[in-house]
Amino acid sequence: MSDATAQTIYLEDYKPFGWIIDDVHLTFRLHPTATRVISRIRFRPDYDVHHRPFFLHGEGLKHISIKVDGHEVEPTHVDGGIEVDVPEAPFNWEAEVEINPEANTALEGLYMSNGMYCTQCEAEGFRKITWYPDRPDVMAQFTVRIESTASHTPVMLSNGNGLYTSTDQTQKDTPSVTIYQDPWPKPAYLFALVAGDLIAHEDKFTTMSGKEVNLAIWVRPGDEDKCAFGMEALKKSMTWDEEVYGREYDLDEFNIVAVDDFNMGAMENKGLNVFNSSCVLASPETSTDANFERIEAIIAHEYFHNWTGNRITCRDWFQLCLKEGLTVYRDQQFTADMRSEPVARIANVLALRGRQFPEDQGPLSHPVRPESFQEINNFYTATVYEKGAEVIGMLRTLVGADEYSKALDLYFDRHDGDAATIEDWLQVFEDSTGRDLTQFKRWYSQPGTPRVTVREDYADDTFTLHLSQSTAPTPGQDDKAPQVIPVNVGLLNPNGDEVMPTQTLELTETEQSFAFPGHATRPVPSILRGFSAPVILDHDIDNARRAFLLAHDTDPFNRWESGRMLARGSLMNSIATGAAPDLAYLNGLGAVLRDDTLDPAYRALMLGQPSQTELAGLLHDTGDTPDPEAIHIASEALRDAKAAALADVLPDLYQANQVKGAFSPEAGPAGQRALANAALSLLSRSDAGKQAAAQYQQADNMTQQLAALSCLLDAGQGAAQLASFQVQWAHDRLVMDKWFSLQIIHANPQDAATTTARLTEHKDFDMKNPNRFRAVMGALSMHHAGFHYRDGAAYALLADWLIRLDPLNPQTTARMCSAFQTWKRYDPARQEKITTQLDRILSQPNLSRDTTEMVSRIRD
Ligand code: 0A1
Ligand code: ZN
Repeated sequence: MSDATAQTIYLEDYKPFGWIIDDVHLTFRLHPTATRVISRIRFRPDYDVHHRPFFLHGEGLKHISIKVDGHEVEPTHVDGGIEVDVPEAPFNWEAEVEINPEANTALEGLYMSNGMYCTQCEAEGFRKITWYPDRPDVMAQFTVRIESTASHTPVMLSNGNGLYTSTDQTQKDTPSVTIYQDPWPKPAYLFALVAGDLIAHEDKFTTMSGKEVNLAIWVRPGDEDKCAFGMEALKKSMTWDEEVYGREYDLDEFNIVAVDDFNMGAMENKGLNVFNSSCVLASPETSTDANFERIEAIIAHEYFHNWTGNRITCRDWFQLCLKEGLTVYRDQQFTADMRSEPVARIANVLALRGRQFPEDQGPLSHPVRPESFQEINNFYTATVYEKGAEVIGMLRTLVGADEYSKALDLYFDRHDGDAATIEDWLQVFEDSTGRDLTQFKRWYSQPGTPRVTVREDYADDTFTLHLSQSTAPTPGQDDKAPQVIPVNVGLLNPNGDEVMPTQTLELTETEQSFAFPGHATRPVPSILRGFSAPVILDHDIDNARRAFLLAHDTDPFNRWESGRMLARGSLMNSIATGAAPDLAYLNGLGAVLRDDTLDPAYRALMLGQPSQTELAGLLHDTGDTPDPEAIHIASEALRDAKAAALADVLPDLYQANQVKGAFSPEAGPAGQRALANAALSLLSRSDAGKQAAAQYQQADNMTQQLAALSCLLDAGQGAAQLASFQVQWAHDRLVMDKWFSLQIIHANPQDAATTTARLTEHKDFDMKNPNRFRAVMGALSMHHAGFHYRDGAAYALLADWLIRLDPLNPQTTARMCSAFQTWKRYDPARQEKITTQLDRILSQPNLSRDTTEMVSRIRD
């Protein structure tokens, strides 16, 4: 094992830097293999802070020169940077370094993607660009000068406002200079530079105070027809943030750049957002409805960071949820406003249960605000992001929407320009609402998914709910104190009428009872409405009750949840006993699907069922060992049973939800397509793919084309369509990612690993491109029955590729290791096969810090 000496950083060790920076001047002389970076920085001592040696971060920099107040000095190279003798007084720093963007396959710092220069500095990438205090609490104004030639990089961009450009596109080979200035002090992680042959899709936005902002989405030539949707999403986001949070944009320009090689989804650099091209480029022919929805949400997310992240940033990386939890919460609110609130809520809960719950219940469990790390890039997790957003949602439920808005106003007033902490955030809420949040703060420090158990009583016209809470031990934290859990509850009478609208119960004790007097007949409770807290609800009720709630609950989330619980019960029963699927579920589902007053998107979600991974987790929870093959068989059997039981409604659903006219990615038509395609997938189980083949043939958009192809592949057909799809889309990297994934997703369990291995031999499999790597290896790791197929071939294949990728791109490698995080759920034979692979990864010489940390935590 390598890097055994990797340092652990602790929240409790936080110390301020000790110097203040007023401004930073950077000059970049661009060259693919030898870019020169010259930094001129004015430092002054922070006299309130005890001084330590003057240390600047720096990694992989070729030192050319350093001058302090004009005098050349020699730095002392220490771990992760340099120490330099400097005066205890203000001084001028001037340093020159050389870096090699072309060799940068880690995609962190300054790198090249398809001939274009691009940066990624969050979390700690700026130290790969120049010597600097690369920490979020050091904020400064940046002026950036980029030197190149018009032929090499016709377009050059950085943060803030463009001050000057000498670029003359007719003088291709004469030196050209562009200067950007960002008036807003920012930490280095928000720095960005982009240069290359780019085309802009431009627009304008007038802010609420009447300021005009130039908007542009910059793409590679050929992609300019895929920007219109993103631009609309950006303008909607700008308007929404003004209307809902009172936040106005604060620069003369806002630029978005699409990049093909990117480790994550997108990055909120001040005034210059950089996007993975998969998260911004959209057209009906190449993007599915799900892609459109995700693009809209990510554009909003990055834009919202301008206030929650950039104007108010984080003091240190332990506070990551301060910007991420809040910004995810804001983008979720935005999506709910733009589309359907219940559908958006269900989608968020599915994602939370699919990604965050397994994390929180396994070896990678960590608090929403972690207290230690080795590599911060490993903490851009579902817990920090999605559970972080749930924590904000609970706070809003507890204080109420109006108080939440007032507290947010105070937060922006009080902390604009600050690098803040969770303590600051909670203090704002305490000051604004007068509420004591001491217990609430445990949501930030206690990992694990709380389990809320419900018992009911009814006597003397009083209905009583007895609630209790507990959280299982997590790595390093055995004892959990009770948390404040907002439990939204409504009551129905036996006719299905609501007799008590939603109330928020505050569960603060380990056990607590809530009485509801005045009910002459025993009411039926609907508990945890809207999924008001990220907990596991343990409520032992029978199928008749669930079917009643599926038919009558006035809370759309819980109505869906009742159907889900029925499906789950049916599946668990089939897995345990081989029993046929449950009729109460199939009948209830039929009634919901026939109800044309319900939104098609909502009905499409009703047709879904728990994933095989979720079922494996549930089995593990109840003390059983999941058998992936049995889970797969039961899941398929339930689909067959649905196809049979709904045979009379599916053709109507399919026909009635065909959308006529020009394609629109709006929620209405997208919901209809979702329902029609869910119906098609069941219909295809009995017609050998006939209707799917017809749809494939007629499809004029990617949603219809991909859904049809998926149905065909599921039905064991589709070889011809797969081949023609490849020919049709060979030129489009993003669509080809779908082509790669699709074949793995729809492979039989026993073939998933060989199909994957075959695709890695394909000439277009490029491990250096994270999207392509994820399209292939991510698809394998998400194919539950295929990944866990008993021969262990998929484990070995994934490990092979992680070992190969690690030296090139540690970040993406480390993230993909989480495929192994659930290994303790499985039988000894599978456990042994997985741990063999984990140990093999760990034994690689020079394994990155990222991957070492992830695999060690998973292995523990
Ligand atoms: N802050 C970005 C996500 C992001 C994080 C890390 C990155 O590189 C390690 C890149 C992007 C967001 O929340 O959108
Ligand atoms: Zn974010």
